[in-house]
Amino acid sequence: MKELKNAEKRALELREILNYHSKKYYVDDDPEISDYEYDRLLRELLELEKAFPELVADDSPTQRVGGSADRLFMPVVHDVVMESLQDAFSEEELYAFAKRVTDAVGAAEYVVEPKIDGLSVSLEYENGVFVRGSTRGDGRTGEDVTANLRTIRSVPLRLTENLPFIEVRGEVYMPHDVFLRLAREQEENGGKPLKNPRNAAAGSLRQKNPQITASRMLDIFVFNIQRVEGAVLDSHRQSLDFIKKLGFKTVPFYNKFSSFNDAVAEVRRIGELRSTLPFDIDGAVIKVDSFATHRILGSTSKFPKWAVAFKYPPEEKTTELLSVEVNVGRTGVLTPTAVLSPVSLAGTTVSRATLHNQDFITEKDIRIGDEVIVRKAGDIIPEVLSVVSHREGSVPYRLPDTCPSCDARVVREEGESAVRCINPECPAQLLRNIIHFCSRDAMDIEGLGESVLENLVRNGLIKNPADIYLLTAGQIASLEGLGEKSASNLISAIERSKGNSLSRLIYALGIRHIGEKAAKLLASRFGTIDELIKASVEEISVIEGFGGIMAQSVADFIKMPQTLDLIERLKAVNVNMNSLDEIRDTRFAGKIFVLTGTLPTLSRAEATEIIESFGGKTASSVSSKTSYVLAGEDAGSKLTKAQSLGIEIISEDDFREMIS
Ligand code: 0OX
Repeated sequence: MKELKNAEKRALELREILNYHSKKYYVDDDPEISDYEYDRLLRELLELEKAFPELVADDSPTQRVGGSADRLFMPVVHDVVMESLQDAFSEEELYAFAKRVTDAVGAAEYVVEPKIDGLSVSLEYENGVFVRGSTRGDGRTGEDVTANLRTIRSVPLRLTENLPFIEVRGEVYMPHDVFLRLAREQEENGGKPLKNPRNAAAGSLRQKNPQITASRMLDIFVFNIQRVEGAVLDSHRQSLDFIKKLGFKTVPFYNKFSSFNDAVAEVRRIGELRSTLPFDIDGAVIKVDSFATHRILGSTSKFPKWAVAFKYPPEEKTTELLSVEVNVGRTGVLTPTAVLSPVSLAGTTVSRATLHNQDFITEKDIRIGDEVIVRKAGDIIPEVLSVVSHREGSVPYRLPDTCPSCDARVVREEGESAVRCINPECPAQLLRNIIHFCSRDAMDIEGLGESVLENLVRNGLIKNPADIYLLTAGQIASLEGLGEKSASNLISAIERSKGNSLSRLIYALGIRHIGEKAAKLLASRFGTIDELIKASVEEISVIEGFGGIMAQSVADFIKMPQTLDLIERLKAVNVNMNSLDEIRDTRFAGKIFVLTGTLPTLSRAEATEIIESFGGKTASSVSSKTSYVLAGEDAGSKLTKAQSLGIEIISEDDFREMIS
């Protein structure tokens, strides 16, 4: 008994010390003890809790990972709606916002803070203990992600004060260095390239296994009190100071201004800081400071009238064009890529950017050595925008007349801006073809990414996609950097892909102009690869959604001796060539689904594939003909429209039930 009492006392003390240092490290970025010392204390607590399991508490620093995940993704109705922000794209629009405010309430004070580009979440605390965390969802209903949010070190499990209740709102994000590391790992493992830190953060928070979320090193900035009991606050700035004291990591800076001109100057200043920050921001937010004024101004149906978000344009940088590299794509197109003197742009270091094609280079008169402007268009792929100045003696660039991979003469077809290598045995095209064949949307062979395939092709182990099915674990394991375990995982993934749908196989063949959708239409129209081989251009072109160019491309491709040979080889290793079984269960026949928002686990492509495999269809907009709207997080206007038309809205869980 005495032993337990002592253990309890020490456990409480250790928790107190560890929580303090955890906040110092993860929230304040100002550690007082070494990692070694921290780990030593944590281990002591772990051992105590192991010896006396009755001492384990929810708010213990030992309980970040491994707590109950039973409630994951269950709907959470937000007591206070998580509103969105009205956007402004120019300073005029900012001044129009200020005028609306002053017209209604007279002079006001404003707080300006960066707008973090992540995912909005709510965190709830009862008596100072973290009890629930959820995603924003559509603002009214989100999903329970408590177990995943607990793994974020800057989410306090216990506050510094035992308030009866507080709900705060923040933005979960992935810091640039974590994103870069993850993107590299993903590429090496042959996974789908990561788009941007925001998407990576969303994917990490949507994991069914909190351990994976924990490994993603997410972080959070908190910027709002949604609801509080036990404290009275008068202004936005005061509330941020208050939550900072409670142990939250608040937005990195928030300053107050009595003049709107100064607030706008702060927005400009944050814009200039943007490229130096270790996380993505997509704007700056101006908020009226006084809560009394918030109450007078109120909200529209979507956003508060006391705040506005200024959205920055895509980031641009000037750098030197060092040389031009030419890549040969799957269809033989030669793409010029600018090799640049590295610049940091929107969080990543950019040393390559696309130059599109010869016409683009000629039109913009881009020469090697020039000072050029680069921009990240939306996601991660940068592009050269224009020339700032020509370097003395710089020479205009021309794409080569021969293929850099196989030396065959290249051709430029009429009406096309692309230059193409038409040698069917070109090794560069071969590699790109095989990469496409294995990719996620095609045969989906996990682990067979670019670098592994390059290695296999270079070593002569693969000469065409069918050779993949002849690989042995021993051959794979002998490759540089691959262990036995990965080799056997790879063999299983290869084996699994033999049972893929016919539409995946058709898409994987890489027929020009044939995307996933067209491949599905071909699979359901012809049912087997042999029927498709026999089909005439006319038979193909009558398929809804097919034009003459697509039909001709299929007919030409599928009858080529190389294609027939590849199909024979794939048949010989038992790759599925048949779609008749896939369309037998037609429970969704005649049903039209509209997908909106981000689903917890299914990608759009996966959901569409399931719907179509049961005979249903998908549409891009909601109308009276829509049968169901399958809605995920951040669903927008489609959801509102569905509600107004009284169309049934289903979650991924409902959908899973329908297909089970
Ligand atoms: C952000 C951010 C988002 C609170 C009231 C309406 C919107 N992404 O950094 N939202 C808000 O404000 C909410 N502030 C922010 N800083």
